[in-house]
Amino acid sequence: MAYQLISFVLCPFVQRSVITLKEKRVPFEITYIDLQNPPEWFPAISPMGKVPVLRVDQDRVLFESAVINEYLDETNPPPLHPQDPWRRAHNRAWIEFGSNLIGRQYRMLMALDEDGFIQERDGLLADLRYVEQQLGEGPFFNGAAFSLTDTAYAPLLMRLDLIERRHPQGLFAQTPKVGAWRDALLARPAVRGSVVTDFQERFNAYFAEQGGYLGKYLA
Ligand SMILES: N[C@@H](CCC(=O)N[C@@H](CS)C(=O)NCC(=O)O)C(=O)O
Repeated sequence: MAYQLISFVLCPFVQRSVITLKEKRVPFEITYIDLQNPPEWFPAISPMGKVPVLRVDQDRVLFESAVINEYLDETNPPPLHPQDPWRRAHNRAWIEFGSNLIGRQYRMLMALDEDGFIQERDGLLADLRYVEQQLGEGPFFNGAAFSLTDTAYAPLLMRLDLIERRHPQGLFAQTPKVGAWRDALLARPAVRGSVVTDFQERFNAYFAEQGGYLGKYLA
């Protein structure tokens, strides 16, 4: 099968699928687009105007990162999703929670002033405390086995790590299991190789340009 991922270079949702493909050592092509000025073919394959989009053998198209990841997982064994139906459903619920956390992280990055930033940071911390309660001995979400839930949280934790370095808020000190999970994920070759080589510079520059409160720490 020929896979093509349509991406925006900083998108955490596309990064989930990149990690899945790399974990499975499945070759793929990645096409970066400018979401502010998308190519004329994009609306026809992305009904919600979002990335990721996965093209399979050119003419089959999927959108939504969780759906794309499950399809990739089912068609490229061995599976990363747990085999037990309860465990799998539980993982899906926490992947959805992780998507919500990515939204919170984005709002924190875009908050205009310190009050707005603190409000979003506190909401994010409250959500991280829920995640903390789900984690066991690690190193991954389900224990020893790396899963789709790990692919779903790695982009969030990679970005939080960058933010913490520039403007420390003690988020991982207050959620130590999440901190250890971040370390295990960031050490994983598929995670490290899931972004462009100058990702950190691009990430910092992009949010510095947005002019929000955090931007001045990222510049
Ligand atoms: N629920 C979607 C979210 C994807 C998403 O929000 N992608 C962003 C880029 S990171 C996007 O394409 N935004 C463009 C827009 O909302 O117009 C998924 O999991 O794939």
